[in-house]
Amino acid sequence: MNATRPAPEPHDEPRRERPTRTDRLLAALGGLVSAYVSLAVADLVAHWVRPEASPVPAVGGAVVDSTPAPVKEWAIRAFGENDKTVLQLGILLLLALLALGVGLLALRHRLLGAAAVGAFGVFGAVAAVTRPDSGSVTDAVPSLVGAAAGALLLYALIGRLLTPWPGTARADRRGFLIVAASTGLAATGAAAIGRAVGTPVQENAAASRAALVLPRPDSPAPGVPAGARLDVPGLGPFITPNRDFYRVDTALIVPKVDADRWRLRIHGSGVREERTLTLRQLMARPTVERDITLCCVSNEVGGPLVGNARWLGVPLAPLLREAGVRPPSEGGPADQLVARSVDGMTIGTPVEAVMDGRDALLAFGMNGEPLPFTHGFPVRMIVPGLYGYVSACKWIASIELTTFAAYDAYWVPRGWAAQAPVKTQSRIDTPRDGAHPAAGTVMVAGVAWAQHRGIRRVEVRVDDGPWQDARLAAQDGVDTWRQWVHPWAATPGRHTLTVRATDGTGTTQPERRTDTMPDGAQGWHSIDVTVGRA
Ligand SMILES: Nc1nc2c(c(=O)[nH]1)N[C@H]1C(S)=C(S)[C@@H](COP(=O)(O)O)O[C@H]1N2
Ligand SMILES: [Mo]
Repeated sequence: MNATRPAPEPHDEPRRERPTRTDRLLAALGGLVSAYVSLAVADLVAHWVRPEASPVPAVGGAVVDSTPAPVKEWAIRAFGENDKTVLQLGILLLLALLALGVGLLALRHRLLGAAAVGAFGVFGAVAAVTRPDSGSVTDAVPSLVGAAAGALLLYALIGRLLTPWPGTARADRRGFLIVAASTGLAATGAAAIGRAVGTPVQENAAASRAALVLPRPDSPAPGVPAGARLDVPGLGPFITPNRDFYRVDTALIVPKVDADRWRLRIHGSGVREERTLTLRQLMARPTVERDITLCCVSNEVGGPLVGNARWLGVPLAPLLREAGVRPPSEGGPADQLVARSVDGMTIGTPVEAVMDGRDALLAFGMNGEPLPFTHGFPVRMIVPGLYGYVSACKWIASIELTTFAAYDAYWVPRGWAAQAPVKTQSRIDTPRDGAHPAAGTVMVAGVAWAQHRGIRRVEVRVDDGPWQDARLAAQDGVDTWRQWVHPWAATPGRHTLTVRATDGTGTTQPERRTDTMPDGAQGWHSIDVTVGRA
């Protein structure tokens, strides 16, 4: 050691002291702040590029598409309609953990840390560009710009930690905190303003929906028979209000389509001449209004993923006929109709079912208003008797005539059946499972459905007793569910109530429960109640 060596200049000499615990803590925090600023900047940029190109929804969408079917089923069961929120929170949590690590890495190697942030940006960009609904490489821009901002910020923040506070060997923690807090706040403010303002695309879509005047139906739905609605407390309404209608789709960001720019393309095998229709052209055709019950193949026995609405639209079959399409039974070459949505979903429906005379619709109205954005605005398909994933394409953009042999729609390689007619189901809605009704007359009531076959009979069984006929509400049509009620003389103690339905063909629901996968759950619904003394 040379004692005469001059003291180092505080500014141009790197700090010698090993990073303290506090420095490491701050570095990890720096990673977190940089990740946050990255995402906020990316989200802001995505507002102008395309909301769906924001990194979290883009990566989330890729995760949804590559999640194995059993995991997805579990997620729908565990989180219901919150599954998408849970997924995105999960992604954010994982990112936060990784960001803490990247901050620590940057303290050891500043450039490598910043490069890691850049790598995440590239990952997000690739996810955004490879989404099926991504039409352009500009979808990479939000992730890349966000990552660039985050990388620069991390580099600068770690720089503060590596710079000694003048005259000391301690890091410039004050500078670090000032930079971190100000950029974090600025990014939050900018992102909030961006969200509040709304994107031009979304604004136009909202305006086009507000301006849409639904045509009067040329063929109105026959009035719901007075006896179709049972007035039993705990039993839902016969027509499900739009706000209560279940929602199932893969969209992390609800597509907002401008009705004025919407087009439907009809093409493929057997189509004499390809057609493209505007919404105005579609609505100028003869319109029909029908009550149709829609249900999801993922609905478990007793589950909530079913709803009944009054749809307004145009019949699909005549449109196809005009385009030259014939069903297979008339020698047409295509047996599968593949509907594609603006967000890249593909839904395969048998051409035969669409053209066999049932009310297969291109619907634009739902319970008297334009389709809500969440339910497919401006136009969706509705085909009575088929589960939603093989018939009810929301935000529809095109219809291609092809064959089942030639093409697998979205859910088919993921383990679901290519063809899936609705299975007969019945559900007890009141009393609730686990309820404690008082002894005396208890109204047991619910719904049963077997779309396009109708419900002929519903029976209720108490414990192991005999099956008793429930009173059926009047039938609105074979395409809607049917309410039922059974007054039960309840005696104190624990009881199991079971329901089963018989459809219009005379077939009774089988007892054995099956999985929802691959083509819909079967089996009797039963609940347990404990009856108290009156
Ligand atoms: N574009 C698109 N359409 C879709 C889906 C989807 O994920 N994307 N899900 C289908 C499924 S699985 C069902 S059950 C119905 C649900 O329609 P709803 O959300 O209006 O109830 O929409 C169908 N149409
Ligand atoms: Mo579904």
